[in-house]
Amino acid sequence: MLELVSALAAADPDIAHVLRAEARRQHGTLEMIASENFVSTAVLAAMGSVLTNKYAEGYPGKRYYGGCEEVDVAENLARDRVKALFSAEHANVQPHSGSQANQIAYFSFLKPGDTIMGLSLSHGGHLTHGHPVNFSGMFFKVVPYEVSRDTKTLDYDAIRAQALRERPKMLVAGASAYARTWDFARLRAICDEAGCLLMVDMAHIAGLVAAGLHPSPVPHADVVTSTTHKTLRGPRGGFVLAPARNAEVVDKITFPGMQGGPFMHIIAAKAVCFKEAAGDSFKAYQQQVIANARTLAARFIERGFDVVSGGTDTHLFLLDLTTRDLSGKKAEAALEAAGITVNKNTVPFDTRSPFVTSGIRVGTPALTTRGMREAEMLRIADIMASVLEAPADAEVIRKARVQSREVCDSFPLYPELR
Ligand code: DSN
Repeated sequence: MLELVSALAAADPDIAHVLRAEARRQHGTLEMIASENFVSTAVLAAMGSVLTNKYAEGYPGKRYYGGCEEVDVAENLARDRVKALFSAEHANVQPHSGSQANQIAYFSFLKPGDTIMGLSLSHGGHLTHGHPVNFSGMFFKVVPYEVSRDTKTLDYDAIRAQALRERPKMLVAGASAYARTWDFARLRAICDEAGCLLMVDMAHIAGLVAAGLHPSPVPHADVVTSTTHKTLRGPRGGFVLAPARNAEVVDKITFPGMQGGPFMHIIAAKAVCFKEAAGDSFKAYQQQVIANARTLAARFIERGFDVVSGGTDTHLFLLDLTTRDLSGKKAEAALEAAGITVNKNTVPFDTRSPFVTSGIRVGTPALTTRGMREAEMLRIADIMASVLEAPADAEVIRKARVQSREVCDSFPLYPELR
């Protein structure tokens, strides 16, 4: 891999500089964006490989191009491994992203104008779960559900009542900013009563599900979508799982329905990721991800901050800054100046716009990959709290930057590539 980097430096110093600068940035900052992670060098190697050169429209054994015998091996490995990892009857590993996986799930079962019921974006849902500015909101009639005003958690009785009233064709479960455990069995029962399909987008929690630390949607859903790059710690990409009865439609809608040539280098890297996720150390990693998130959230609560729903069962939580008169936008900028990367995020019932927001989303997958544990979480929570308590104080920010850099330097990123 180092030879490849040297070749790049010789051919294109400008882009080589971007790669080096980004590697330095990743090493030197505390990455707490809940959807980001650091892949293994094995995943990096598969992604930066000659497999990118290959066109392979179709599926293993049934391609529209010659010369696919080697990439067929990679795709079969990826499919078999992800099926085993999640005990799924069928898998399609070709979706280029989570958004495309969701397109595939919708168009496998729905016609434009059909009704979907997904968690509102401002309550933790995702753009592709029915937001008006997204294809999902343009093609389908959307009746969003929300979390409870009291607990800021899903209210399954309210979801049931809404589903029975609205009779959607599909109920969409999954979120990008929801910290609590999903009850997929309950949602299945609701869907059966309301006569609708259940789709689960497990992108955020896929690593926890693979490790057996969050209930699996696979036995309950008509279709499950995911990305590979969040808690699952693989390359940037997506996949779809389905019961055998839905295998044919999912494959047909993926190709030729939605996508052209699959990214074989990424599919090979997905296969590596699925092998890693089935390995012995992956469960311990995910346990630590959750323990770290709980430790951080508890420290914020001790320091007087408002953690949405009072804690977390997963890899992330939301800090609600409403009572501090601090927007998520300003908090994100102050933390970034202190060497800590998070994203501004709406909180349930937010009165600010998605560009400003009243909260930040905090996640632990990436820091945990670097080897950080509870002791570091306590220190990081204190650094963050000092910044959020005085976001305009340059001296506080400077001190926090020094402290966050010390933590980073104790946990080198990709030391083998230095
Ligand atoms: N952008 C991802 C996230 O940050 O959660 C979801 O697509």
